[in-house]
Amino acid sequence: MAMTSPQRIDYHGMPAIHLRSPDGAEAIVLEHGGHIVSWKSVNGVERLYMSPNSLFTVGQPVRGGVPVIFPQFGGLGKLQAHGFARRMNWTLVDARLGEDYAIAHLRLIDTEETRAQWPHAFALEIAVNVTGARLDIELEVSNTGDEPFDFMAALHTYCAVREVEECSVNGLRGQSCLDRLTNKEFREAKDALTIDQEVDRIYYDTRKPLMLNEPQRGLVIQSENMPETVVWNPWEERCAQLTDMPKDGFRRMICIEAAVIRNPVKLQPGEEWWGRQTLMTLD
Ligand code: TA6
Repeated sequence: MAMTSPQRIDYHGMPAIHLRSPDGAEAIVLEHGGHIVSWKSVNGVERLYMSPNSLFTVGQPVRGGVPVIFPQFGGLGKLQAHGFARRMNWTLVDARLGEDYAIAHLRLIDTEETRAQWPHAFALEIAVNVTGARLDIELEVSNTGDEPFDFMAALHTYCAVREVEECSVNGLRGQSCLDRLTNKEFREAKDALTIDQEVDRIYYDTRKPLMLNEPQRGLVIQSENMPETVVWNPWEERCAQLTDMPKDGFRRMICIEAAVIRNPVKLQPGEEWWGRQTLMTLD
């Protein structure tokens, strides 16, 4: 296969970088939000859900792919839902090819606009690495100011599925979890979590790899340094309220998110933190 350097492309009117590893694995990352909008492993099949009705508008979140959530998860704070990182323009720092991988680094640093919402000096960097059957997403946060700060973060990954009712998520049994729909905590009793209604849960202390199983294919999902796993599917009614998703969009996706929510990370001046999510296809 010919070596193709990472290429700057236009994706729905937004500047993006197209990574293509020499082994054929591919990803597309927007400067807007440092947002991964496409990932295909070596077999060329798209594994991230992207809503065909998504907005690609400056200042607005994209629906699908991997939104970067920082410094607040959901409505758990005073900022707009899921914080500001997914709405901002990031800068491409570097993109290159190795023998069997392609990698891009994008950065977001504080600006007048971010400080007006969250008065801290920070640098956020995302590294997106594709190789073979695997996508690695690493998020790094640095405190570049003189005061400590706390933050939550998530890689809000929209996994593409052919039919959500035919898939299951394994590896969560025994984990304690907050059901955000009822606000009740419970321990997961199921080996295989299946989706046939709205699901919005935060599983705590998830350390084992998870498996997203579908007929004839599977995805292994692992995280490091991000102790929570969020599982979300809006199902029919809630999906119909999302103007940037088609009516049946909920059937084609399940969000399996690596997150740090319950105990926000505290960073002293000069300190850094990193977290990672890895997806690996099994087909
Ligand atoms: O991660 C799950 C969640 O927080 C849900 O509660 C749901 O609202 C979803 O994220 C999407 O949020 P958004 O702000 O992108 O519509």
